[in-house]
Amino acid sequence: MAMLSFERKYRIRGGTLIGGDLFDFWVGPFYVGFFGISTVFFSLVGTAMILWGAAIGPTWNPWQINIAPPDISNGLNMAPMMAGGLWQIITVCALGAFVSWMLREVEICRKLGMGLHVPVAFGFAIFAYFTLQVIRPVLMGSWGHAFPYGIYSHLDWVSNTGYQYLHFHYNPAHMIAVTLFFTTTLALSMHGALVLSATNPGKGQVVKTPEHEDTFFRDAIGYSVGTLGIHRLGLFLALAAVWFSALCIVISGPFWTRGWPEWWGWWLNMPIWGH
Ligand code: UQ2
Repeated sequence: MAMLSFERKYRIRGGTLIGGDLFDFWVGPFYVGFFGISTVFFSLVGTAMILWGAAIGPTWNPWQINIAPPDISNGLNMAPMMAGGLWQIITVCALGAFVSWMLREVEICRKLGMGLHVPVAFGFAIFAYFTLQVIRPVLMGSWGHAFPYGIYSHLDWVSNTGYQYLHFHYNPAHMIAVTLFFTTTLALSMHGALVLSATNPGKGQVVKTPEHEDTFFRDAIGYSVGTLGIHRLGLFLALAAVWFSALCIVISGPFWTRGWPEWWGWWLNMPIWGH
């Protein structure tokens, strides 16, 4: 079906989670909905707070702007506006915008009668942010443990937090997360290359079929995961990478306070070494 007639057929009312028909319309190509409105609201307020934070700060250099969370001594209290309060409002706005965007995706999926895989996948990304900025700081008793908003400042936070545990690459959950990230790029590069090779066979030749794709991998490694399977594998790898990333940071501090290399003592202390 041509795109324009498809859209005319499927751009109809219904599927909203809240507000009924009230916001059930499009602006140009964009679906609005209640959660389109709330996404725009939280984004504008959050951006205004970031600009305010930048304005009271020492620089407009985009690399150096920094809006820090409250001091660790502030605990889990609300902070004065210029001492972490802005950061707290920005965090609430960010979560409001992220969750609104996810629910807008849910409404679009419902309109189209599709599965909810896209909003569920996006939910994993929100969960990772929520783990860093809310779950771990709450478990450690202070908002000061969350990361600051700024390009270089958040990189410094990652570096400093890593060195607090001496060598973060010894964190077992971090090891699994990194492995999953690399495997994701392996799977996507295999998939992208395979599909393009089948659809670009060379001038004057016919486009090849999924059977060609299966046969390439059966010839090469004796196994093909299949055209649906590669997408299931890709989604699994990507979501598992995010899951273990959240896990590797949430256990650092709340459940393990020493250097990560020391965690491997359980292996060195096993009673099988004969000493
Ligand atoms: C495949 C298949 C695809 C693919 C790819 C494979 C026809 C178009 C890439 C091959 C993938 C395999 C064998 C799994 C590799 C496993 C890991 C963990 C990377 O068979 O079906 O569809 O794109």
